[in-house]
Amino acid sequence: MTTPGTLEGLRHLASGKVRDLYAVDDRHLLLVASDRISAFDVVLDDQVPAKGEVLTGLTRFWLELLGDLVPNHLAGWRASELPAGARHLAGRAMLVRRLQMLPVECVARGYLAGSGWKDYQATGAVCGIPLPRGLRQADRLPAPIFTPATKAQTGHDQNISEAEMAERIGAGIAAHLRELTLEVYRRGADHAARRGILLADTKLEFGLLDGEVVLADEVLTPDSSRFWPAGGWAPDSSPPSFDKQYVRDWLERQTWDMTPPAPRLPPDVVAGTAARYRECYERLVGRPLDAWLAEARRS
Ligand code: Q0Z
Repeated sequence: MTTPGTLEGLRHLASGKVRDLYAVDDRHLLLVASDRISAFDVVLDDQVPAKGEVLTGLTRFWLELLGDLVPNHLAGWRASELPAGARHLAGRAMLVRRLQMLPVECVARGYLAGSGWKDYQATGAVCGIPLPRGLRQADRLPAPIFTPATKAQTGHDQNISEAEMAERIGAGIAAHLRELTLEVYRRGADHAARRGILLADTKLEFGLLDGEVVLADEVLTPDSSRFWPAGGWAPDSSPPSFDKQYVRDWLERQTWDMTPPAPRLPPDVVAGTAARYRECYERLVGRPLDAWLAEARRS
């Protein structure tokens, strides 16, 4: 159903671990979020039911909330707005305007996690941004920071300085992306906190359309961000991931060297993970996931 390369009348352009990209016409693409899940950088053989709908429904929610801040690439998501061969994917598919993508990953961090924590331990700074001494893993930062990276074809994104970012895309656009990214983070973190979820960090992508900066890709989803249940947070720890913790905990109890293929997940781990993705949508949006599915499929 969401296997890439099988959409009638649409040319498959690219696939990530989770999402697939198709050409629609000169000016539009179709972005499809599958139910695939990765853990420890490996795409698992098991799918998580309705995960793709959670990613797409959340992105559409945030893009609407952020519409007054920055224009975005979303051009349609209702069944009637999708290409004929993709209407069965309503709820997990977005018709998007084709942009000239800017070759930087725009990351905002409000907490010390992942590569930021590693960088801090080694250098006392994150991506060259000096931070106070004595911060612990998962600590909240004094203020959110902007830490751009370059898209690596294989492996992990490479952090770059703001000066390097400016060399790549120009100082004016770089400064604009920095301010937009921090404001998206502040708004997202504020909204999530009121619903019991901490937004540790998030990664955004932008493109240009007719010279204008446009927010692209998925936005403030569990796949592009670290979401922590507020009640599970403690400094000096690696807080549980809101969505993937069941999968990670179970995989860590198996004998597996973290190279593909991963062990097959038991049904209760799949079901528990699906429930967490659904809960993530419902807490953030304040509506049942099924209302999103019905709305997308209606027309
Ligand atoms: C996004 C990606 C993949 C999912 C290209 N609006 C746009 N205009 C032009 N290009 C893109 C977009 Cl979103 C674009 N990606 C990343 C790759 C699956 C997203 F294989 N690549």
